[in-house]
Amino acid sequence: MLHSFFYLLALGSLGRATPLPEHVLHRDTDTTVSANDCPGYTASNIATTDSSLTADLTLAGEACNVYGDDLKDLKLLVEYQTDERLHIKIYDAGLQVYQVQESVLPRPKSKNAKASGAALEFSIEENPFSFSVTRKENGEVLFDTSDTPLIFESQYVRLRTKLPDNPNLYGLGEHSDSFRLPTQNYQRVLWNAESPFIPRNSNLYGSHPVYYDHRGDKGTHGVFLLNSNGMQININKSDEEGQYLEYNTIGGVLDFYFMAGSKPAEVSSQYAEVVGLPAMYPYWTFGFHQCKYGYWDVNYVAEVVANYSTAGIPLETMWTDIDYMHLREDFTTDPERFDMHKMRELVDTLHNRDQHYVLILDPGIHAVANYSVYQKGHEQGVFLKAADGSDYLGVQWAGTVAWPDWLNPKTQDWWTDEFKEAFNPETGIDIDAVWVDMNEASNFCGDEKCDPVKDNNGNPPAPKNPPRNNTGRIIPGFPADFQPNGTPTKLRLRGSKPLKSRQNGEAGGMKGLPDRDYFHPQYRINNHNGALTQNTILTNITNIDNTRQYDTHNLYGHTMASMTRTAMLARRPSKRPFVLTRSTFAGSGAKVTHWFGDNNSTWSDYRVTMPQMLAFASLHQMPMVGSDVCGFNGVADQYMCARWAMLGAFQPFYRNHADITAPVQEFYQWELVSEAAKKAIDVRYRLMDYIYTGLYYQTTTGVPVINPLLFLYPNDANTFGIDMQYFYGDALLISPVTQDYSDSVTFYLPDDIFYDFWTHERVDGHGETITRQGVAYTDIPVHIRGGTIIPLRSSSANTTKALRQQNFEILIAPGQDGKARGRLYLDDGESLVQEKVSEIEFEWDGEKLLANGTFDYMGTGGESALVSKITLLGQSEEVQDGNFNAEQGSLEVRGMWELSGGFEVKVGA
Ligand code: MIG
Repeated sequence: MLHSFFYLLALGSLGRATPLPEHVLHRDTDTTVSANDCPGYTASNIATTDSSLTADLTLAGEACNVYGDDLKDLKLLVEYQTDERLHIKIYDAGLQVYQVQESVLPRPKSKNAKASGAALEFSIEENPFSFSVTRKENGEVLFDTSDTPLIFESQYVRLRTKLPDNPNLYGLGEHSDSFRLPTQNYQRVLWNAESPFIPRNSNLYGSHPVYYDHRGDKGTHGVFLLNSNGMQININKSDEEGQYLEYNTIGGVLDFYFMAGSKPAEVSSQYAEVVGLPAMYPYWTFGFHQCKYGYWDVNYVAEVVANYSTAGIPLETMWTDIDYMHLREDFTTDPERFDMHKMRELVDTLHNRDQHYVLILDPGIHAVANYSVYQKGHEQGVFLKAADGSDYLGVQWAGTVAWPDWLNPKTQDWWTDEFKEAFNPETGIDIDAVWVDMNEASNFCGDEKCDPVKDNNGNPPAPKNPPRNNTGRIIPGFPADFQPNGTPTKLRLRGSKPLKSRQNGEAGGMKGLPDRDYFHPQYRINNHNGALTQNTILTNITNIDNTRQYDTHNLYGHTMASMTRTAMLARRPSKRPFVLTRSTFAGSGAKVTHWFGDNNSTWSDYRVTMPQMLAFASLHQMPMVGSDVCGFNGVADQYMCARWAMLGAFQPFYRNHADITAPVQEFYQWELVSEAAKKAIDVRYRLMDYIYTGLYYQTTTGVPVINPLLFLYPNDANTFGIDMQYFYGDALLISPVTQDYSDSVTFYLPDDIFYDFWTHERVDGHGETITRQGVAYTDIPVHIRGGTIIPLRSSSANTTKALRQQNFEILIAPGQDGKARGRLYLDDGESLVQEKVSEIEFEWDGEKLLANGTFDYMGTGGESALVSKITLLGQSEEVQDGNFNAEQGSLEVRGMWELSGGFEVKVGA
C-alpha cells in the first residue's frame, strides 16, 4: 500500500507541471502582459546618515499587474549593520505585506557601522530605481539590479541581479543537485514538500534562501533573502540577457543581508550572525544510530540491538519509527506490539548498557473525541482553524488529523505537557532524543477538494499503512473491521473559498495583504507536487497571529522543530536537546538537526549525500546532518552499503535507516558490510573528539566543521566545483570511491603536503588528480592536510561513554613551513551549560609540541584526560629521541602527559 503511495508521488514528480513561459503570461485572449514591460519604480526622498540610507520608491508608470496588483508605494532601507554586513530592505509603505515574524527569526541587531569603513558599498540609481553592491577593496560589483525593473506586486515580487559569466554559486537549499550550482537554465524552487526519492532539480523538504558567490582571489560574498514565501530563483545566461540570478517570489518583502566575507568560511560565520549560530549537541549523538520503518514490535527492536552486539558492531542509539504508536497516534504505544512495560524494560536495558533510544513524532494529531492528546489540544485551542472556527483537518498516518499551530504560544505548553507525560522517565518512555517527520507539512489529503473526514465509502480514513499488514501476524480487528478509537468529531473541513479580508489595521502589521488568491497565484513556482496546496496544509488557512499559511508554509517544520526542542529541554532542563527534523528553514541549525529524507538505495544517492552535507554544514549553518545510510527506499546491496557505511562515518550524523518496504539493511546483514562498518566506526570513534571540537567551534564562531575544498583552498580554481571530496573537520580530506561497483577513485590533491591517514605516508599534492586503484569495499581514502594537529583516542570502544575513558594520542602533520596547529575541546558531553571546559591549542613549531589554553575539564567517572602518545609525521631520518618508523616516516614519543595545564614536548633531535 505504502509502496504504491510513494510510487505515485514519485511518478507525480516526474510528470511535474511545466512552468509558464518565463516572462509572458496570457491573461486573456486579447492581451499579453510581459513582466519586462513593467514600469519599475522611482526613488525619491533619499536620506542618508553615516550608516544608513532610506528612500521612497514610487511606481514609475502605469501598473502592469502582471501576476497581481502592483504596489504603488514602497520603502527602501539600507543599513551598514557591521563592517561586513549590509542590510537592504524593500517593503511596502503600508506595512501590510507579510514579513517573517521576529519570534521565528529574531533579526540581528545593527551595530551601525559607518558606511565609510564598510567592506561593501551600496549605490542607488533613482530613475528607474536600481541598486548595486560593490566590494570596495577591489571594485568588484557583487550585485546589480539595473538590467530589469523591480516588480513588487501583491502576489509576485521580482528582482534580478546580473552576474559575471559562469559564476561559482552555492546554496539555495534544500536540493539534491551539485554543490556548485548550474548557471544556465537552472531553477531553484523553495517550497517545502514531502519529496520521496529526493528528486533532482526540485524543491525538497526545507528552504534556505541564501547563496554564496565565490570569485576566487576577488573574494567570496553571501546574499541572504529573508523571505519565507514560495519562490523560484532562476539562474541563467543567454546572449540577449547575459548572466543573471533572478528572484521570483509569490509574496513577502525583499529583505536582503549581504555578507562580505571575503573568505568563504568568513561568509559562513557572518551568515551565522544573521540566522544564529548552530546549537551544540551531546557527544553521544556522534555515535552510530540504527533505525528502520517496520521494526514491528518491541521484541524486534530489542533483537536488532542484540544482533549488533553479537556482530561486534558498536551501536550507540536505537530508533523506533511510527510502528510503536497505537493506531499511529502521537504519544501512544501499541498495547500489543509495544507494550509499555516491555518498552520501559527496553529503554532501561539500553540505558544500563550506555546506549540511547529515540522515537518519532508526526505533526498531524488524530482528530477523534477520545484521544486525550487531541482533546486537550482542542480545548486549549492549539490547532489551526478553519474559517468557521472549527479545527482545520487533514489526513496523516492516524487518519483524520488536526494540525498544531506552531505560531501559537499555547501550542508550546500543550506539546511540552504531552512530552512530559509520555516521555516521563518514571512512568513513560525515557527517550534521549526525538525525531519529527512529515512537517512540511505533508498531508495525505491531496488538495482543497479532498475531504479529510470521509473516504470514498463515506468512512473515516483509516490509518495509512496500518501496523504489520506485511508480517503475516494476525492483528485482531485490523484493518478489515478497523474502528477509529472514537467517532470523528463534528469538525468540518474548512471551505475552500478565501476568507473575507481581515482587519490588518491601518498601520499594517505585516500580516500579509488581504484578498489574495491563496491557492493558485498567477505566478506559478515549479513545485514538484504541482499546485501550492497539493498534499499540504491549505494555503488559505490563518494562523493564530492572523498570518496565512500562504506566507508561512515554509516555516511549519522549523517552528514545530523549535517547539519540540523546547519541550525536550523542559523534560531534561540541564541537557542539550537533540531534535532531528525533516523540514527546515534558514536558522533551523540554531535549534535542531536534519537528515536528508527519503533517498534511494542507489549509488547516485550515495554520491549526492556529499553535496547535501556540504550545503547544510558549510553554507546553511546546520552542521549536524546526514543521510539515511545505505538508502531509505529500494534495495541496498552489500557493495553499495559497505561504501555508504564508510562514507557515512565521515559525516556528522550517522544513521542507517530504511523504509518499511525495503529489505533489512542493518550493517550486520552482510559479512562485507560488517567489516566495513567496524572499521568505519572504529576510526570515527577514535576521531570523535576531533570532530566534536570542530562542531564546538562552529557553534561558537560559525566556522564550519565540514569544509568543501574551496573553503580551505579558495584561490585554487580546481577546487571550486569539487563535491565528491571534502574535509571532515579542517584536517582530513575524504576522497571516497564514487563510481558504481568500482574499486578505483580519481581524486584531487591541492598543491600542499598531505599524509595518508591509514599508512602515515607523506603524499605531496601538486594541484592535480591522482588515481587510486584497488580500493577495497572496506576502505576509504583519507588524507591528513599538512599543517594540522589531530587529537585521537588511542582506541575505540563499544559506546561513546567507554570511548571517553580511552587516552588521547596526538598526531602532528607538519605543513610546508614545517609547522602545525590543532585544537581540542573537552567538556562533559551533555550539559547545556558547562561549568568546566578545556580549550586546548596545540602548536608544533618544528621542534616541540606546545599545548596551551584552558585546562579545566579533567573528566569524570573514569574519563581520561591523558595523552599517551605523540606521533610526528613526515620524518625522513632516524633521530635520537623516540621511535622512528621508517615505513611510515613517523616518529613516536610515548607519554603520559596530563591535560591539566600547558606543556611542552620536544620531539626529535
Ligand atoms: O513517508 O514514519 O522520511 O524516514 O521512516 C513515510 C515513516 C513517513 C517518512 C520519513 C521516513 C520515515 C517514514 N516517514
